Amino acid sequence: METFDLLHQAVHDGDDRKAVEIVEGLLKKGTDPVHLLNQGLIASLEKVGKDFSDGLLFLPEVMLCAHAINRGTQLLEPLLAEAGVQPRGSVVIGTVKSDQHDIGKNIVSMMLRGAGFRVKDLGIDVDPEVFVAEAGKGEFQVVAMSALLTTSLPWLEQTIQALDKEGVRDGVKVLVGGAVLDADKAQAAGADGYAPDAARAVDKCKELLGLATDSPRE
Ligand code: B1M
Repeated sequence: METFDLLHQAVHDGDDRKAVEIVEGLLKKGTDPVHLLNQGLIASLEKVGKDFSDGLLFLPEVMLCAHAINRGTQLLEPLLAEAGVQPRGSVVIGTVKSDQHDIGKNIVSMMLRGAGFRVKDLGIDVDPEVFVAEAGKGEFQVVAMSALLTTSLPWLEQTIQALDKEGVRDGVKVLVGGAVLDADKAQAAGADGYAPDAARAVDKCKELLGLATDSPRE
């Protein structure tokens, strides 16, 4: 097997120790960190994301895959910063006010990081004012929100309205997801994009920022 095949397999197996060992070994051998990020770690996300969407991988497995990608990416981060490589884009993410569910949001964050985005995670039960303040910093291209409860949906709508009202919507795209949403509800709430799962959240983020997406998922 080629070395990247071994790395792809380790990530797919959710074997973070093995993934770290392979990444460290490749760095020692002098592999270019940008090549390692793109062809090694990010490329491994394609099969994981596809298998998750196709129902071949399940949530606990994807969490392990995402963790393995994250650990590998963490090793590369300082080297990429030194090389002056810009992240694909910056995303601020949180679960909306009144909602304490964070497993899905954490997976979306990990997948985004694995795909080369810089992600600031605001946590759970995030006030609209906090989203507005973060969006107003001009650091982020995407404001991403997760909502799981019927009762937290109005907070998602209020947060988007607050972004509009406070004039910080220009220059940022709003991406939403979570079990209580679908594309129609997301559109009605005023979001720019909706994704039903973490793999498609990565695709949607790329689409919103005009970046090339890999293979589109149905
Ligand atoms: Co709660 N809960 N819960 N819960 N909980 C649900 C959501 C519920 C459907 C269960 C049910 O009744 N069948 C129900 C909501 C019903 C509704 O409102 N329509 C519910 C309820 C009612 C409640 C409480 C009110 C219960 C109570 O106290 N009476 C309470 C509310 C607390 C609060 O938030 N204020 C509550 C509490 C909890 C726990 C704390 C016990 C725990 C959360 C622990 C945690 O998150 N750290 C919990 C859990 C675990 C669940 C279930 C069982 C699982 C949720 C989950 O993590 N799913 C859930 C029932 C279920 O879904 N089977 C349920 C796995 C996760 C990966 O999926 O979050 O959908 P999900 O994320 C997906 C996609 O949605 C998408 O990608 C993810 C990965 O593919 N996605 C995005 C998510 N965010 C995205 C953002 C994006 C894009 C995609 O872009 C930004």
